[in-house]
Amino acid sequence: MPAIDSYFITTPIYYVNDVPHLGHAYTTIACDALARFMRLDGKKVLFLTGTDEHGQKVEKSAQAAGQSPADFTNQVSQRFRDLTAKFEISNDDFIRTTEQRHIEAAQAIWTALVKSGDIYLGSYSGWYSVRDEAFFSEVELTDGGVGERLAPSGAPVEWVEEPSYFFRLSRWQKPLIKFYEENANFILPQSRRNEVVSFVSGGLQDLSVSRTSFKWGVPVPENEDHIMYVWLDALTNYLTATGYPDLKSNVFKTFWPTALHVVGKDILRFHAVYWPAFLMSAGIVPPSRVFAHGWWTVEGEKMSKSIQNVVEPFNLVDVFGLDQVRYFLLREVPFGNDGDFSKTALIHRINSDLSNDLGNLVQRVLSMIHRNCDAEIPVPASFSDDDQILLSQVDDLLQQVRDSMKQQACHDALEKIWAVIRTSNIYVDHEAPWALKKTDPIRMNTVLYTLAESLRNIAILIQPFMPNAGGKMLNQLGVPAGFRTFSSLGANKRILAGQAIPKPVGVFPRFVADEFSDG
Ligand code: ME8
Repeated sequence: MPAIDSYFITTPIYYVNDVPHLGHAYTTIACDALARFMRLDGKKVLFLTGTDEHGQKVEKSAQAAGQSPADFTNQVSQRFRDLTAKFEISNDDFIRTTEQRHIEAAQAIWTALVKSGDIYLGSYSGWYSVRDEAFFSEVELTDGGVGERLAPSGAPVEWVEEPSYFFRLSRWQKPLIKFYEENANFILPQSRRNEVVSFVSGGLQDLSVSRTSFKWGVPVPENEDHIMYVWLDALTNYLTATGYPDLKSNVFKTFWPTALHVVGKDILRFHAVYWPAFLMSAGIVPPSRVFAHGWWTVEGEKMSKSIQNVVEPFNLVDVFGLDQVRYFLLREVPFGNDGDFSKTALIHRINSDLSNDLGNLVQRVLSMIHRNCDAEIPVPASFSDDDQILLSQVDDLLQQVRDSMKQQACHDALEKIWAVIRTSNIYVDHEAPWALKKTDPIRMNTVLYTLAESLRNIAILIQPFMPNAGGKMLNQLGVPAGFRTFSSLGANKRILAGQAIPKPVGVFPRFVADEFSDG
């Protein structure tokens, strides 16, 4: 049994047919915030991301680039690794499906499915979309004109006829429904769960799980003319990283089945239907949760190479700053909903939430302490009712944010932190510590101490979302490195009076919208 304090979180492994864009950065940032939060909360975390390198789509992209699939995948996979570095992602492992450890795991799960009697040889004839790497039935298709048939994603389909192994998915319909019933939060958000349950209730057809018409994949163990269907190969990555097929490995015992798979809504069916069916068939307990987030459009349009509106994440960080981009993506849209990206909205968030609400508060409080309290956190006298109201809101914050993060509600967690920031701003205006300097310096000390304590809590709690800003604020408050986790929060662990603080510097610069209005 995994320890209750272990937390395994995964991003999808991204196809290396193309370089990373904002959508990939989004999922990875959200997982990073969740992973960092859980680590600061004392959990043992395994955070996994990586690249999905096999299949027809990648093979075709390599051909188009005039490279061997191996050279091509090395190159593009590196771009995804670079993305994790650029966004300061704290992943513990980066998996590539072309690695030997993964090929062994994928073949082992195949063998387990064979043993359970769920694999049989037949022949597939039907529609296949290379872009989705998925099979479709006639009723799911629409007419794209000039004889072209389109999958629901808008991708063209081609007719495929070849020998194929099948997985008896039909046999798992009832066990899946039972599993969803017994695990009400296996699929979140709830609306997505309902979609999946109704899809499975409608009946499941056996799934073609091998291909013979190309070679770029994991060979089927007993018949090397076939390669494994790229989704069966890819989904297994989550097990590979735990040491599978070694069920006695420490990582497997610690982290399986605690896995939380965070995915975009486009690939929910693979994760919430096929994956638990494969696992149940292989005698492995399914993961604890699949969370499907929404889709980003850009200025109201689908992100697409053909209309050249793809948002390039590296450049975005160079122009606006890492913490700013991370904050915007996690705060702008409730996690699970669709969102629209625009530079105007990004600049608005930076200026209003970061520069005005938080940045000004930090700057005002720290400058007053630096100037009026000999650059030391002042010693408080007795706390007034107003002080205690703010402090009790501050003390409740960790539990509130924790409740949100348990539901993957990053936007909600940030909203709760910002409620304390807003209360602190109202408090500082109301108490006017600048005016107390002459009239009542003892009271001024208590007010500034109360504000410093509020800032300490805010800084510790924003670290998962904005690691740099959180760290900078804590440096400026003089909080030592060993006192920055959630175990340092609580009414009986206040900020240390007498602690020296450096000369404050601004944390969040403002942006002038006009300079960035060219899209
Ligand atoms: O599907 N908005 O890889 P992929 C939000 N290899 N998220 C987006 C997005 C957008 N516009 N565009 C992409 C695959 N994403 C498979 C996964 S897992 C075993 C195999 C994100 O490169 C979102 O997380 O097509 C989506 O699910 C994922 O990128 C798709 O990445």
